[in-house]
Amino acid sequence: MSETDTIFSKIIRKEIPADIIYEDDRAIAFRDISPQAPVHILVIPKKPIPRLADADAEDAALLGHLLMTVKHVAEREGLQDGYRVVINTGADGGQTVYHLHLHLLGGRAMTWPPG
Ligand code: DGP
Repeated sequence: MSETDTIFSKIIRKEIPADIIYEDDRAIAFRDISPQAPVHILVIPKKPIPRLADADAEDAALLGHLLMTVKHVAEREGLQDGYRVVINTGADGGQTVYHLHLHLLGGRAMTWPPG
């Protein structure tokens, strides 16, 4: 297993099961194993970028694609009343899996500030 090979790499390669709800050539979306809201989906790039802080200028289009994927998935999940998108980055950000991922949280009203 390389440094960038995480549990999410195994989900991308279909080596471990996940409730995958969207996939294209650059991104994949699946339900979080520990949901914090009625809808809790992770949108990740297939490219193993460990943290947002590791993204390069050449990743700009991919990052935009991930946000558009969140929008697409949110529409499909019927989140017309809104939702929250979260990227935990690094230790202080609360990141636990070092493969960039966008949390899509919805189905209830969110509070602010986050913990
Ligand atoms: P973060 O703390 O931002 O790094 O979020 C990692 C998320 O990944 C966390 O909400 C739980 C989720 N997660 C961890 N392992 C698995 C897994 O094997 N399958 C799925 N579906 N989600 C996982």
